[in-house]
Formats: sequence, C-alpha cells, structure tokens
Amino acid sequence: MFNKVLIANRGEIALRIIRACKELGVKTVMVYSQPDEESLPVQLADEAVCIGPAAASESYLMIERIISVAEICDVDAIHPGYGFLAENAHFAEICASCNIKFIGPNPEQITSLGDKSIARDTMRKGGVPITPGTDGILESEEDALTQAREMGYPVIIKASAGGGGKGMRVAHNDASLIQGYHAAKTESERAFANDDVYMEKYITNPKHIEFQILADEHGNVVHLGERDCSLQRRHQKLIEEAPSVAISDELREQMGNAAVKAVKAANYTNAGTIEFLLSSTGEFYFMEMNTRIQVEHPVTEAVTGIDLIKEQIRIAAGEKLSFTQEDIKISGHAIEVRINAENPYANFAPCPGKVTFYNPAGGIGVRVDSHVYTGYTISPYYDSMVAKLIIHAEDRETAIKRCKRALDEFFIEGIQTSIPFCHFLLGTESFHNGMYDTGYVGEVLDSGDFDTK
Ligand code: MV4
Repeated sequence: MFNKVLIANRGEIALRIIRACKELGVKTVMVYSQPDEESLPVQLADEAVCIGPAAASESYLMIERIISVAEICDVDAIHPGYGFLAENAHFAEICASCNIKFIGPNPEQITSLGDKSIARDTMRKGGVPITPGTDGILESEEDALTQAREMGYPVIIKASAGGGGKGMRVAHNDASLIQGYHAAKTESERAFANDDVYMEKYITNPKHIEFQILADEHGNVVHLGERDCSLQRRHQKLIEEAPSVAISDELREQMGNAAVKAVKAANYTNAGTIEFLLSSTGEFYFMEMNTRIQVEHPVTEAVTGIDLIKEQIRIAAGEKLSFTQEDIKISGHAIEVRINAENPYANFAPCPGKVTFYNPAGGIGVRVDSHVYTGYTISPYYDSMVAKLIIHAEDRETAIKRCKRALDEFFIEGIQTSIPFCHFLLGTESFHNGMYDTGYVGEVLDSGDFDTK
C-alpha cells in the first residue's frame, strides 16, 4: 500500500478521499487555493500546501505546482477526484513520468475514451450495443445529409470531444440538420478546440442509466449495478438512485455484462462508469464512459457496501480485487440528493456566501458528504455543490420517506439551496412510480407545478 497520497481536488470529494486514506493508514497531502485555506479537507489532511489564488487555472489546474508539491512531500500517488485534472491524460502522463501513481486509468485509456467517436468504435468492435449512427466522424454537410436521410429523422449530432451535452444538436429535418451540423461544429471548436462531430439516431425520452465498474491491474473486472441518473436539469444531475425502477434482474444482468464487455474492450483499469441510454421500449445503448470516480458514487456504496474510493486506491497500489461478481449483492435502495448553493426561486442562479448556520440531517440510513460547517464561506469560484445527502433503506418506498424526512431537518442558512426543488421532485407522482426520464425535470419546470414565486 502507498505511504502518502496527494489529493488534487477540493470540497466534499477531497474530504471523502481523506477519509478513505485515513482508514487505509495512508498519509494525506492537500493542495489548495487561497480561499480554501479554512476548508475542512485542508484542516484534516496531514499536510496542506497552498498552490495559488482562487481561479482554478491558477491553482487546481496548475500541473507544475501540484507535481512540485508531490515531489517535495514525497508522495507515492495522486488522487484527482472528479473534475479539474481527473480526465486530463497529459496530467496522468506527467504523473507516470515522475514515478507518481495516478489513481485512475492510464493516459492512453483516458485519451481513447475521451474521444466519443473513437470510444463508440471501440465498443462496436467489442460487441457492446451502441446507438445506430455513423461510423466515425462526419466529413461534410453533404455527408451529414446523406447519412441522416438514410438513418431517418430525428438524429442527433454530437461532438467527438464532447460529453455532458456540449456541442450537441437534435435535427428533425434537412433544414435543422444543416443548421445543427454547423452549430455543433462551431460550439465544439470553441469549447474543445476540436470540431469533429458524428451522428446518431435520436432516442426520444430515454433514461440515463449508468453502471459502476471496477477493474484491477490483473484482468479482473466486476460491475456494481446501475444508477438511475435521469433526473437532470440542463445536464446537471439533481437526484440519483439505485437500483433503477426501470431495470429487471434480467436486464441488469444483460446491461452489467455489456458494461464488463465495454471495460474489457477498452482495456480499462481502476473505477469507471459506463453510461447507457435506455429507450422507453427497453433497448439500451452505450453512450459514453467516464474515466473517473463520480459525484454519485455513494449511491452504489450504499447498496453494495463497497467503499469505492478505497478500492480505487487499492487497485492503483497493484492489489487484486478481493471479491468476484458473485460476491456483489445489491441490498435495499439508495437515493442521493445533490444540494447546491443556488436559488431555485431565481432560475437556479448560483448563490455563494457565508453559511451562518449548518445542521446536516442525521439518523438511521442517512449519510451526508460535505465540506461545509457553520461559518464556512462558499466561494463563487467553484461549482455550487455544497453537500450530498445519501439515503439508504430496505426498500424504495422507505428510502423516499426517509429522504424527505432528512431534507426537512437539513438546515443551511445564509444562502439559498436547491433543497426545496429536490423535496418537490421527491413528492411528485412520476417520481413515486418511477415513471421519469431525462425530460422530466424540464417538464416539471415548464408546467409551473413547482412554485418559483
Ligand atoms: C442522446 C440522446 C438521445 N439519443 N443520444 C446528453 C449528454 C450526452 N452524454 C448525451 N446526451 C444525450 N444523448 C441519442 N442518440 C439524449 C441525450 C440527452 C440526455 C442524456 C442523458 C441525460 C440527460 C439528457 C438530456 C438531454 C439529452
């Protein structure tokens, strides 16, 4: 096992990684930006070094400074968390060249899965179901038109370098296709300095179902079941749950097998997520693979009892998985609510500031992952997530009731949070009967059923 790990991140995930390291007997080093000086992870790590001002480009993305701290503090490995440098192949490569283990996949895997068109190709060759669509990128407007007519509308144009919804356009006819093709290319060039786009048949009202996987460096691969992440607003997840109401034991086995196949096709190691679209008629298609730990990982931890961060560290240290697929049992039901510093009564505008009173929820089946405390100031420089509430119960019905109960006793004063909106969603009939897809949150907001005052 490693002696010392550097955490190249902030907020709740930095704290989450410190907790895993402490339980493994691994020493921790935090790097932080000036406004994060007073944050919990900085106070709880064994060592902490300031690496720059608030702007991430001057601190959490400063590869040279992070590597310098790693060298000076003599760490064995770096955990990148999510966001920032977590999917930066160049950073993973620098770590390797400095003989520091990057806790994640290797640079080649990050690069090939980061290109969505190449990832699609890898999955097709590996026998993983992919959405009907083009082989490789679109060569021209004419190429796009020919293929769209052949495939039949609606279609969706996606950026190869994209992900999370950027550089995407849906087209229902020739005119919107021509416009969408150019718009997607322009947006992609701006966002990723790469204007490669490809095309898929557009699946209407799909569910977003993702499978957690673990793969060690000895060829062992397992999946840990699915998370239903369909409750999103503008590609930001709000509530996730496991297991999904839409997935039978038989479908779980099929999709789980496909997820394991995807991992093997990509020759992938460490923790990862295979995202699928699940159509309203029950077909599933590979969408993309995330080569990092994700925000919603605790939902899977709750139903499997497996500590995913510890597993990431063990895998990176060269250990073999201590369990097989047969050992993994999904038990009960878990729901995660993301609590963001944003105002649901003002179109979800970010709402940073000082937390004057903080009382997290507690009690049986309640877990709160947060770096916040009374008196803490939420910086406007970083994403607005301030806490994650993770509920576990014997069944979904009990989990929903427990989740509402926990939100009722969760007080974060001094700022506005997304709690009221998430509470509302948990109370809707569609959530109750599990009949929601990726369009549901938009429908709720359009309907005016949630009183935005
Ligand atoms: C799709 C799709 C329908 N058909 N692809 C959105 C983010 C990016 N990862 C892919 N996305 C989608 N791809 C086909 N062929 C619908 C979406 C989509 C979506 C997917 C998951 C969760 C929320 C979404 C919201 C809008 C569109």
